[in-house]
Amino acid sequence: MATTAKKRGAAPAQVAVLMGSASDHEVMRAAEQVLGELGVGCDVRVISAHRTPERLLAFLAGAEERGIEVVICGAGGAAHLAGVTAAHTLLPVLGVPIDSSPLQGLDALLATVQMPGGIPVGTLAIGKAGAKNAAVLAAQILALSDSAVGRKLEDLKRRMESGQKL
Ligand code: RP5
Repeated sequence: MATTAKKRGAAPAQVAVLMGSASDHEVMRAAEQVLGELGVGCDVRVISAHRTPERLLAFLAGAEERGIEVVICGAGGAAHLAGVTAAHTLLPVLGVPIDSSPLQGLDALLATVQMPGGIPVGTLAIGKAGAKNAAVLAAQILALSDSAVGRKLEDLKRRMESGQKL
């Protein structure tokens, strides 16, 4: 999976976009696209809480030092990626349930949203709307200390007022 931040001239990655399988990219590319529109660099990776758990821990161990401020996790089925990520970092974690299973994402929604008290995952809608909103919410978190991102968000609001859909 390409790492957007590594593309020449791209903004340094402030957001990590993780997904449990390459098959999730069809949905999660929406988060990547919205972050790009907002001028936010992202580091996009396929890392599974089930299939590559050690890779996940290694990624999270150095994430803050590499400048990551928010982690977005998309996963379907028995979706543990966001929860395991939240267990291993103090960075805010946003979860996107993917509709990749016979239960059409309801399983992933419940697995992602029903975290025990003290280990929060900010859970968005199932599918592409959730991926888009995770990107906007991540940008809103960054905008608390990054006025350039804030201006991009204001511009987005104005365009939506004029009828543009994200
Ligand atoms: C989950 O299982 C992934 O997040 C994906 O949504 C789903 C199916 O994965 P693949 O079998 O397509 O790799 O872990």
